[in-house]
Amino acid sequence: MQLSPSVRINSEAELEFLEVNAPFCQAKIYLQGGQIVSFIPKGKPDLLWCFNEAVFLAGKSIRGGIPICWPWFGAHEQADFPQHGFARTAQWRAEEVNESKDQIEIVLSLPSKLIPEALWPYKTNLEVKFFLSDSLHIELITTNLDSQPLEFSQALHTYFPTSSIHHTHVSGFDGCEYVEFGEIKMQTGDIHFTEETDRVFDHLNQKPVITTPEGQIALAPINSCSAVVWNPWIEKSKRLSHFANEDYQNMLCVETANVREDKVYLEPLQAHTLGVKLSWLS
Ligand code: TA6
Repeated sequence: MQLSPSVRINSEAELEFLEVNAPFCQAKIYLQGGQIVSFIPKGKPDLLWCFNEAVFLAGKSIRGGIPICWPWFGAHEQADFPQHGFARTAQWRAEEVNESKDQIEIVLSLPSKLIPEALWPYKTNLEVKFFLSDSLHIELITTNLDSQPLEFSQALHTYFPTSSIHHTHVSGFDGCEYVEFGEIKMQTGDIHFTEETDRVFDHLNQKPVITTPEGQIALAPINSCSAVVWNPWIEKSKRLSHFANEDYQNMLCVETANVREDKVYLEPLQAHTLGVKLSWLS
């Protein structure tokens, strides 16, 4: 079904997705999880990495693009609750598509009535907005519709591509404290990848830049001063679902988040927007 001149809704096997074919970019956004899995600006490579799965299954999180981790990041204190929350496996609804000559805005929602009360007994509305141009700008808006305050953590768990993790590094974290495998450490200089890397930063004060053999990717976080930098490396890659043993060589995650001391606290009727703007610098 055509939603605008460049946007149509399509489906493959069990999952529906929005397909964008505009003069300035192409993109693919699954309604499951409100998850963009591909964004290709005109004349540039895909800005996102995604597992090369022929068919994605309903209810299984898609490994790649920008999974939405909400309303908690990581493991929940209740062991049977899903890692990274439930938003990324929920069925979101397409609300709005606005297309102009140089930008497409797409709004998806996860309305309160589709949020499982057993996992999240609060009236909350969740929206994700994509602003597609020659760059990818995503915003995740949480509105507290309840009569009580809310506290939550979240992350835009973005997977980026590289032809070689060995020739990839990330700037913007120099001098920042992070937690990795239960230890508190301090980052000095750029992040290079030589082993499993799973660094949870807060008190960020610079904009990250990823340097790969294909060029540089700039991240401009919005309302976030925490981030996660992850590469599973060799051993963890063997244990991951929807991930080939060698995939660690061609991806990295730099996640724009509100975690640790950067968690979000919302009074009734307050809203919070977490966002990031991603673009090829060169
Ligand atoms: O963001 C890093 C991380 O928390 C890693 O520890 C790893 O678990 C990764 O997320 C992927 O999690 P997933 O549930 O998508 O396999």
